[in-house]
Amino acid sequence: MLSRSSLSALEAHCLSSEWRVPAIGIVHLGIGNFHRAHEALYTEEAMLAQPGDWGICGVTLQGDVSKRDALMTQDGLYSVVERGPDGVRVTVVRALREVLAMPFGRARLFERFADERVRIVSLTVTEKGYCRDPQTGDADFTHSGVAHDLAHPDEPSTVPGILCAAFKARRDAGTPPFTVLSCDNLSHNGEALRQAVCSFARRLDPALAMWIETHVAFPSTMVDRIVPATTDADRAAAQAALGVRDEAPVPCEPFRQWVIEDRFPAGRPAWETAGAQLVDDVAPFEIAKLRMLNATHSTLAYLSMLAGFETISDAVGHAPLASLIHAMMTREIAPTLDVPPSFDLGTYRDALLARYANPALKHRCAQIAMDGSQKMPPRILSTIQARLDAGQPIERLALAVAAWFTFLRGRADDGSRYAISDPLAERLTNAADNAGTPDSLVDALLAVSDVFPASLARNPALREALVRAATKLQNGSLAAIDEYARMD
Ligand code: CS2
Repeated sequence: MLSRSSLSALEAHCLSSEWRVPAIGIVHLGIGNFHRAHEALYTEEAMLAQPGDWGICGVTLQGDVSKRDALMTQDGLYSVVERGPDGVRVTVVRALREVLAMPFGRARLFERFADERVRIVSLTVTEKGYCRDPQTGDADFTHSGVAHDLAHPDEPSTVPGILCAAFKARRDAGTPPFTVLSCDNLSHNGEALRQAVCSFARRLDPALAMWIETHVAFPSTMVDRIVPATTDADRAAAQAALGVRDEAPVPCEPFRQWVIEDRFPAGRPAWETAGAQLVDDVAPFEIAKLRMLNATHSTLAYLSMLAGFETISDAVGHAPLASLIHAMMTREIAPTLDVPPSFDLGTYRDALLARYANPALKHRCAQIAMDGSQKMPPRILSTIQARLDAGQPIERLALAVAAWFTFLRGRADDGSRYAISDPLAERLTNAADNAGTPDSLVDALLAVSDVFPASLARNPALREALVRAATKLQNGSLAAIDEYARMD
């Protein structure tokens, strides 16, 4: 079993044999695979280049005690299994010092929050973890967790509730605040989190809201690495390389990127020594990544769920689907982006297609297809809005949205069934199930105002393009893919 005592025999699999165990300086909310293959690795490399106390305390907000136990039994150690087209590289990560499962670890978590050495609280809690009202961007006060946290501020369970309670403890103790670093795929993620937290604080304690607004930095970031869910094959690969068992390895692609707005009043690890780009404005990078990568990922996922391709590499292995995605990026998405001159969108597009084709990664389309109600607005609807505003065609983007609508029926082209995992699942699947024709499917889903702002829902060009695409999909997704791939 992987543990501190087995480490000395594993030097070849560590980034360096030099290692001083750091004190905890980062609390990370959402200790899923993504963080462990991304920020944790950057942080370990940064500490090797420039020693500092940036050990990580990871928190599972879902109370996943089996994950906590698996990692804590291994003293927080785990391996990253990098799967490239040319083979596998296994690296043991040591930056994670502690794992807590909420609500059981709440007292311990608040000890960490009170500790002045904790200078960053970072998050990967997925889009729905922010509990935002999609229309206003404030905390969603109709959300049961948010309502609970307002009534019981000392027993918080949501991100706005937890962060406000932590800031209250710091303010009351006269301790300077930590910086909050959102690492989720939301546009303007720092600002989005700041608004959710401050709106919650205003309801709870207006003076606390003022304190947060005045003293706390919420820098934005663009994070990128494709990190699938762990499988037994990853456990076997880790064991074969290490000679010991790792119950919690993380598979990922070789590529990684991190662009960070450099606003950390309480200090930060020297992430730039690990290749992170520290910039003044993340927005162009963040929007390009959401609209190019995440949008095409979602498009591939929904079309594949209908057509029966299991993984992203299977999907782009189908030539018409690869050409459709290529054209979608070239013709419909890239022209909406405003990036620095050094950012070549053609090169970026080609690199994405090469990453998708990585046959070793086995990134399941079903994983990406989850939570469409949260993912569609920043990934695809924002591009549609920009193009409609400019009077430009949106045929391929509309096919992506129509594929999501059709997917919500829970049935692939061959009749096989799958479950819909989405915070709005009930509303979405009811709407999709009750609609017999492409027109009624489109109308029922455009009426979901948490996803479609009124300006989009009422746009006739969008409705027509969606009905056209939904009609084609009804006759089989492969034929629709073929037709849209050949479109001018
Ligand atoms: C994916 C992302 O699951 C998804 O929705 O699109 O997790 C994607 O793999 C990452 O953002 C890549 O950086």
